[in-house]
Amino acid sequence: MSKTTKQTNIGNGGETHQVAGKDHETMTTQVGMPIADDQNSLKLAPRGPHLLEDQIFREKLFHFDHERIPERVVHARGYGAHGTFELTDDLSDLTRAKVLTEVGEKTEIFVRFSTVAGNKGSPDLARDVRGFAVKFYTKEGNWDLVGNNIPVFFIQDAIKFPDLIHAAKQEPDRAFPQAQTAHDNFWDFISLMPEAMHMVMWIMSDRTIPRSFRFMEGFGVHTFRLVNAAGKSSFVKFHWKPRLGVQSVLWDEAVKINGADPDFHRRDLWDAITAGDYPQWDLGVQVFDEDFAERFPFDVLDATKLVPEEDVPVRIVGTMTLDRMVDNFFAETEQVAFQTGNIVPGIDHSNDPLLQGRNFSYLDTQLKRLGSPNFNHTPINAPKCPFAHLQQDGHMAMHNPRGRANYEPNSHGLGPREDPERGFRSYEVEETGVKQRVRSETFADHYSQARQFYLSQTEVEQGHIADALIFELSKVENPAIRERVVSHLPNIDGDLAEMVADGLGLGEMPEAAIPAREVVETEPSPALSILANPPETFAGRKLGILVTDGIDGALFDDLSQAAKNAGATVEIVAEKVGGVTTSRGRTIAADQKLDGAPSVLYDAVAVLASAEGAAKLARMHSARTFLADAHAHKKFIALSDDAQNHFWSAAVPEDPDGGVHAIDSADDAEGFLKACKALRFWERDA
Ligand code: HDE
Repeated sequence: MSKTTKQTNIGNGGETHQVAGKDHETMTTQVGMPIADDQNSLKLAPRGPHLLEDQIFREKLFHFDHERIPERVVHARGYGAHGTFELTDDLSDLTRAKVLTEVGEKTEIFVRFSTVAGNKGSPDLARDVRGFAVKFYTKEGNWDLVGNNIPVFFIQDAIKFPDLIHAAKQEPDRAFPQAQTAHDNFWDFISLMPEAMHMVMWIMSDRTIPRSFRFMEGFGVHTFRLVNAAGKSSFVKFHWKPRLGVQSVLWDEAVKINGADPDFHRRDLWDAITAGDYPQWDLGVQVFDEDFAERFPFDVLDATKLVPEEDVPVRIVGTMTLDRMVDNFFAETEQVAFQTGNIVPGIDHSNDPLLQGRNFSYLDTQLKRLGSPNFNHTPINAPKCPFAHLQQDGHMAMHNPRGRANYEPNSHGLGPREDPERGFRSYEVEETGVKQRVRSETFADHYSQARQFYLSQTEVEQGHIADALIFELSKVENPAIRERVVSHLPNIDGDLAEMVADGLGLGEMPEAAIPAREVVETEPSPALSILANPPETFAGRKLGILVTDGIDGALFDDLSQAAKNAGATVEIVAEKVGGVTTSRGRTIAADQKLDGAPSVLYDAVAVLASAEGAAKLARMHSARTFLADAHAHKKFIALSDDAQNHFWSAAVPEDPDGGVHAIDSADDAEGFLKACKALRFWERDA
């Protein structure tokens, strides 16, 4: 430790900014040499040339020059957190995996949420699938459940993945657009891949503009196997259900949030966890056997299909709690290396051709990104259970095996040995057939589940799907591509096709694409809708309160208390971040300056204003859009009397409706927060 004292000779002779007298560790080079001056490089004279012998400067710049590693080809933008998984239901009838059989056991986990298409610096609210990757550090090795927030995928065979991603990401000549699929290449590819139509319905739905990570479902997507101690196998699909409910924002909000706070999702997770408001997800399994798989009208190995929850209910077996942010983003979130190949005894892969391809790709990509076959030596990737193997050497080896025997078998009596009892055994399946490049006939139905998804949505959600298609296709320059996309829609739903054709101004409806297999009519699955399954809680949400000088401090306190009682957080917005003074002279500090905090950052808003303050707000563009946007985005709004009388009509031309609450007392405030449980006042849509 060294005492920092006032330093001289800093920069141009200015004074040190360090706090005098505080204890700090002594700064050293990487090899531990104490550093006396980290402000100035070594020169021949104050105005002379640098000297080559300056090892401190050389080491610092050398390391800086090598700070970046290749970003992920897909899922480059992501955010992670630590937590635990606690099993509540013993699955030993289905699997011998300890993580799924030891009730009450807490397994450490690390989660990384991500977007797919954007590069590392892209905004959080791009319309995109979200990655939902969970690493379980189990007693029997790491199990990575590398899923998404959508239960199906675009393609059926991994050999098409590079094409899909090339088409989705920025176009190769112009390097834009970034983090969005609203361009020719994406829709060109999609229009030529009818197998993507089910996924298209999901990505055009509100699932791809989630309110935040905390309000997303997660899915393992593929059918996996569970294998019990007796060697019996069952098929399984994994689900994560957010305790706070599933929620999304509106497209207009997403666009504006990307400008107002491109880190909206990151900040949300950081704020929640650091405030002790730990998000939780229940792990669910859908288990079925070969018989069900045979009877099911679609192939359970086809990742463009899901198994409706109404056919096979989701059994909740445990809970994941995220309770710790990383200490260092790079070391943990950037270096974490998920692999679908990481499974544990009792869990096994199926023949899903997408999963088989992924098992190859993830290991390969980690070597490229992390640069050494020893990437599992990094703390975030290392197992937390004992491990022993004879793999050695390579770049950055941290723990080479000790002793003479680095091979097996050996007669020295040294080193680890296999354990046929505890060890991983692949489920034995008899496979016969002709070696060929082929797609199974059972994968040929491309529209039935797309139709089922669309018909399972509420009218509001169906409208959003149509709007999203119209928006994206309007950005496509080539009319032939627009028409080719629309030609698939009659196979999904006639009205949807009409709406989109009309929204694009197509003169006439293009001829419908000919399905490879006739569309099967299936029952709608209400579980697929977000709005049909409202969480009925405002917990975890954020109320933005816009305040002015001269307000009633008691009403402000009542509203803040009501929000707290509802489990929500409050952010105070004012013209100046210094805050406002109430009618009784109390200062209320603001969290945000009005210009920097549009209402899209909040789930519901309140305006508490004095008569004079309200008149002032009415003259401010940022205040008017704060209210007008909240109204247009169907949010619940609370207004003090003066806000209603002197501000409302300047911002919103319509009369206040059932979603707008006049508040004047603690009871009113409680009533408003109760109404907010519905999250949006969708009736305003009508
Ligand atoms: Fe991935 N995917 N993927 N993927 N994927 C990667 O691995 C790949 C697929 C998913 O937060 C890469 O570490 C292929 C489906 C997530 O670090 C890469 C195929 C699902 C993440 C890769 C798929 C996913 C990745 C790039 C077609 C949902 C981020 C960087 C068969 C079930 C994990 C990396 C994280 C990342 C390959 C399809 C989810 C290149 C070949 C389906 C959540 O290996």
